[in-house]
Amino acid sequence: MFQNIERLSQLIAKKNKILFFTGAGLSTSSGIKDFRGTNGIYQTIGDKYNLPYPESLFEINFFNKNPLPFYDFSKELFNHEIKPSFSHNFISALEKMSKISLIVTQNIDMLHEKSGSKKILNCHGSYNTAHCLKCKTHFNFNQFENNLKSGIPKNCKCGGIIKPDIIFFGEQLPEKFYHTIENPPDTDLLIVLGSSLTVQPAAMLPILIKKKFNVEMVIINNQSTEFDALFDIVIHQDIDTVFKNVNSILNYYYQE
Ligand code: CNA
Repeated sequence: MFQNIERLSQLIAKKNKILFFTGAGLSTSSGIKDFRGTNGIYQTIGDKYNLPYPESLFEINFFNKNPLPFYDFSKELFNHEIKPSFSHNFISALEKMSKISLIVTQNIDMLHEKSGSKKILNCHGSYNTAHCLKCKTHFNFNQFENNLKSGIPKNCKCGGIIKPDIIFFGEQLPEKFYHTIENPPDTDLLIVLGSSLTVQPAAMLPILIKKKFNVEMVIINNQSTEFDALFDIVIHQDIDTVFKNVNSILNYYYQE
């Protein structure tokens, strides 16, 4: 295992166009549960909200009928301060050193932004804005923040439900995602963090970039994924533990 961390450290030191593809496992150490990990939301959510099946919480048709479970779930993200993890901060430090081509995240927690990263593609959208499902009026975060904190769905003046602009199952990904698939930024190393790589079409992005640039591809995940065989380096460990080790080799980031 340590050999792999040494190899990863050498690659990070050598490369200046690193593309990170991040998933929910990057934020578990910040206190946000993932979907499919051992303590993931999918283990408990169905019973808590009496859902037909766990994914329905994030299905647009279900939300249209009953937005309460989604707002109640969002409350857990917004009613206390969530801080970026060591690894979010390490990635942000790499960006300040001009070593990042892009951070493609499936996460909706905005922790990359909070850690100071700028080159972010939120491929499942974010809570930054919202719109009314009926009249399409747009809302800024501060106009619905209190509803996210209280877990009470917000309605528009027209009576429609206001939905944060995160991508639900059954919705199209942002145009920027498809543009990136067609025109990926020049990349010399690909690192996938904390994703089961099961949610399509987002999960196809690392594989397409690997094909295009034939770069080394690394996955860090505490469980195996179906796609491990496609990776050059597979590290089955906690992400923060890995980057703390990488950082003690490279000394790029200082945490007080
Ligand atoms: P997922 O399917 O839940 O997979 C997460 C993976 O990370 C699992 O394989 C875990 O075993 C692994 N993992 C968990 N914690 C760690 C850790 N500390 N170190 C290493 N590995 C770990 O999540 P994906 O991101 O693949 O699925 C995409 C969905 C999840 C997107 O639509 C997201 O919007 C959605 N999601 C996002 C958040 C968030 O924004 N933080 C939280 C929960 C779900």
